[in-house]
Amino acid sequence: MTAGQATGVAADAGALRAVAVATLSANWEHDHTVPSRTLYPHQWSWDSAFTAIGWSHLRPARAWRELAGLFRAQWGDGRVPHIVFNPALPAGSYFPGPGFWDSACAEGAPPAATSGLVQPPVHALAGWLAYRRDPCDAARAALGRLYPRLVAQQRYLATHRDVGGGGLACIVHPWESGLDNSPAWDIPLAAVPAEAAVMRAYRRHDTAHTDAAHRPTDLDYARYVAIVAAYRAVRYRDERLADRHPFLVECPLLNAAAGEAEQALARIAGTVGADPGPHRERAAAITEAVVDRLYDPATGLFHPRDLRTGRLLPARTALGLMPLVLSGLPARPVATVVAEACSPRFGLGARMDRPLPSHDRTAADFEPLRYWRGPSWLNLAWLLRRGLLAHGRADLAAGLRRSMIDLVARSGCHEYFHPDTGAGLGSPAFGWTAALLLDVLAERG
Ligand code: 2M8
Repeated sequence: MTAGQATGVAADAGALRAVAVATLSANWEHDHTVPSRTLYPHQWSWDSAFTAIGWSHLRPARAWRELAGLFRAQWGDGRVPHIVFNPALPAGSYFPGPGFWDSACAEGAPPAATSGLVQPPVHALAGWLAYRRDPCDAARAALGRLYPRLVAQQRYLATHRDVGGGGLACIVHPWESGLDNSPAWDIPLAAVPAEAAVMRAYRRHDTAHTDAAHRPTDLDYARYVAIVAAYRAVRYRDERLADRHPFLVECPLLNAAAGEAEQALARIAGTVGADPGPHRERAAAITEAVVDRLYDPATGLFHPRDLRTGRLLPARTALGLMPLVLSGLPARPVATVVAEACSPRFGLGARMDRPLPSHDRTAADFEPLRYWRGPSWLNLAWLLRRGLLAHGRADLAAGLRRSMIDLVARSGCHEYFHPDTGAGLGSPAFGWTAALLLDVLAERG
């Protein structure tokens, strides 16, 4: 099957699996998987974790190469950059490219050109799942090599990024959340001084490949660029962020991923001869901090906390459901998050007639076509499904799994999907859609 056919529609599980395999194979690039050949032709951090999970079903060696390749670009301070640039690609194949980031200006940056930001740390989980699927000697050795790097990644978030001092990591850019233009960020982003006209000096790559009406606006991009410029100006150092950085938010997804990573690290530690105890303690501490600092009993959801104002950000987005992945989450938030997920806002159910949206369907600023402001994404459904299984809701997890499979059967491995019709949006032949589909297909309903 060709990559072109990989964008098509498939009827049964076998054909669907073949579409996903063709997509992942077509996106494989010597030691990593590109999210998309057109829109995102380099290596992205959390995409690589998700695609490693997909490879573990097909060619486990590639899962380990994918993760090892990403962590080769880890910085001296432990941060895992959210983009590792492929030097073989021409300048202009992505904006902002390596010249804009200028990672070489930073102390401790790797030889490879990278961004200076991070993304949700779902890599320990990916490593653990890949190992569990194929626990051979080679996999144990690969996991053993990865373990200290995963620990350093967590340490970076727990120390350099605990700007609020409450035991949670803060993000310094919306790109670090992975949900770039979520309505969750509208308030803190509006406080970043910038003008859309700034973008005349740059050439956006995304709008050359996909409908501009589906992407963040030029004003959003002007602000994204301004925040990177502020961080780059201090060579991506994290000291005194509270005094000088224009965007500082504690994100429920990133912190839930960090808590879940400690659970995975506890299991990995037990396998590679290290002590699981400290990881279990940190998982419990992060879970407690996520509840203390980000749970709003009034909405029953988790909300990001803006460290510049001290306030919770009011939008009810899918970010607020993600702490369900924390297995130690207390019963009350579990109950209210599940109730919210099942409400008309998100429409979760044992039978779903529409897929999970990335934002509250009933909100005035819900946009079914624009990127993270409404469309359905398979990685969010996959994470929520894990959370439902962790908290004994196999009935709802089965409904979500069915809706994930139906989406790809209808539209192919698109980057995201229309939350009402299921039509494919963004880039076709998208890496994590294929990978996570393979993962759910491999599990029984
Ligand atoms: C999107 O983000 C990049 C910037 O990092 C972009 O819009 O250019 C997001 O969907 C992000 O979550 C994802 O990792 C990346 C690559 O798929 O694309």
